[in-house]
Amino acid sequence: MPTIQELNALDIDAFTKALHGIYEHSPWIAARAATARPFPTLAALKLALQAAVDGANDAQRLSLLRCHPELAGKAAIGGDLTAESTSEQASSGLDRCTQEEFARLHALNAQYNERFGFPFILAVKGPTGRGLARQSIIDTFVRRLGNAPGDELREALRQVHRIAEIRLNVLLRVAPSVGATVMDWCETLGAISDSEPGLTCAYMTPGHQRTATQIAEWMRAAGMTVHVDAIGNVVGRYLAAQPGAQTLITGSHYDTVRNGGKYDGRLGILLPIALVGQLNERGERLPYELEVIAFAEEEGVRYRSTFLGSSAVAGGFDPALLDAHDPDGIAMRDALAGAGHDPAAIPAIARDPARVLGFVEVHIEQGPVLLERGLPLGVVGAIAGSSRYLVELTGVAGHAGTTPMGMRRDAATAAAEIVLLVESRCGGPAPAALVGTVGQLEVPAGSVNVVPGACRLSLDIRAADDAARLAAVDDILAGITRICARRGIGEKLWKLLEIDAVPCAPQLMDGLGAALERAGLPRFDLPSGAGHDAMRMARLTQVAMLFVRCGNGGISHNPLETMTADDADIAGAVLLDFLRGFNQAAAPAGSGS
Ligand code: HGY
Ligand code: MN
Ligand code: MN
Repeated sequence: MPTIQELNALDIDAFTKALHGIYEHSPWIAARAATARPFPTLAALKLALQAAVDGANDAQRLSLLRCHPELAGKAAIGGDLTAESTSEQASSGLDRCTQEEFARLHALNAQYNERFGFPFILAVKGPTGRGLARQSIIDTFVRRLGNAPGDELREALRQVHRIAEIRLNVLLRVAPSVGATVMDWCETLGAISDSEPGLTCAYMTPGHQRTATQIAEWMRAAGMTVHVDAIGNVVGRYLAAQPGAQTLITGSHYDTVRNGGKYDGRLGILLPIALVGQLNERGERLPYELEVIAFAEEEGVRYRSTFLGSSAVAGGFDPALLDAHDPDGIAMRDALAGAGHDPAAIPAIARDPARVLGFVEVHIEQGPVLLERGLPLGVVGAIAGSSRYLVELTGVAGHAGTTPMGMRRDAATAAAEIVLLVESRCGGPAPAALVGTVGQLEVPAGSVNVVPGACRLSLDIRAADDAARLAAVDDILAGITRICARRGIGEKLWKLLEIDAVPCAPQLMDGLGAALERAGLPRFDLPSGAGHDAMRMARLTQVAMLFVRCGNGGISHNPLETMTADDADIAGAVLLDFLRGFNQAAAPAGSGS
């Protein structure tokens, strides 16, 4: 079982031989990567192997893909798989397919080869390295069959590198234990949902409260003092060596969108809990108090308000929200009281800026940038600003058969024009990462044979640059007025959110960047198109974010959201290094924006 240091010391042939089988029938990759030695860490070795493939030509990459066996294919049947592929395919039970599964995979293999010209490649050991279920493999196979050829070739190469990563863990006898724990915890919380199918954890529902209880349990087991505050935040405190120390805060939100992903928010809560557990086991204290906050609400699903938890902590929670009603007519204050919380205690949650050193949030990227660059982690430079509205259109309901097209005041066709207006205004050359979304669109109490008299839709406009976002909002609102006037439609708007872009603190970014480099990774800064609790915490203190690679093309707010235990593990190593090296003396306490 070689170490990285031993691999560095080998001559090129011995190095290539030592990495035999890491890339299926393709020793040229290790031979090429050898010239980049010495590798400071395993992460650096993995990047060098990726770079060797990136530096090859298309024909070499295609031959690499074609060196891989089909899943449950001819080589498997003929017993011609490599030892690694044999063990991997067996770990998912691909050597024990039913007749139907076998026939399905055989047909899919043929279709896939026909469409892409190389075999379907999937790291069947999956995100935790323990093996995917056969049905999940078949579902992924079917889904990826629909990819565009260029996208699928890039995904196949990413799967090759993931297979190599898993094989390197076996060769070097390393296990991403912290990452695996966090992935398991995400699975546990992912099974606590308000509704089936998938994961929905809306503010103050029974599922939301059970989730909070589970998080509190893990915090206590990690050696933290824990309380749930009046807005529902679960707060774990890992005390400093000396009393009275100032506080560094980390954390993220535990609510989700409807049918959301398991890692959005939760990763940023569970990873620091796992790290505190490690510190506690060692009896290691930090020179400051570390607070891990599981914010109760960020997504705005139940009450359309967002950042409830972080607004309370940062100060500036709007008490008028307590009288907001959910779709079932339940006021927020009643939902809180029903969960045993006292809304009157919310203002006291606000932290004293002078006591807070900073806020650092770990979050899955929720986009494709790190995935496409082959990087596990990135440092967020700024978080895009966001404007959200609810629009209610009022026309005239009429008979679908007898109302002539020219005499209609159809609220849905007005909405359709508005949806296309948002797309065209925010589409095209998108300056400052301008994006616009109509995520909700409904004809309340509509009928097939009635011209829609009412239509409701949401607007979500974002940009890295506030002026670009606000100009787009102005244009879109003016466009809505023009469309409604022309169509004789009434319009009503409610502003749900207006939050400016938030720059991250350069010195916290530098701290994260330095920890990345010590881990053998390049510092890579990227913007966040998604909103995060860090935006609200920026009112209280300096903030920074560490992004973790998001698989499946970067998809999020979707059950397909995925990541790996290895990426969670190296995120933990980098965060722990950052926490240990955090120089509170340099932190301008109370430095919120
Ligand atoms: O919508 C957002 O950007 C965040 O995921 N709530
Ligand atoms: Mn989200
Ligand atoms: Mn989130």
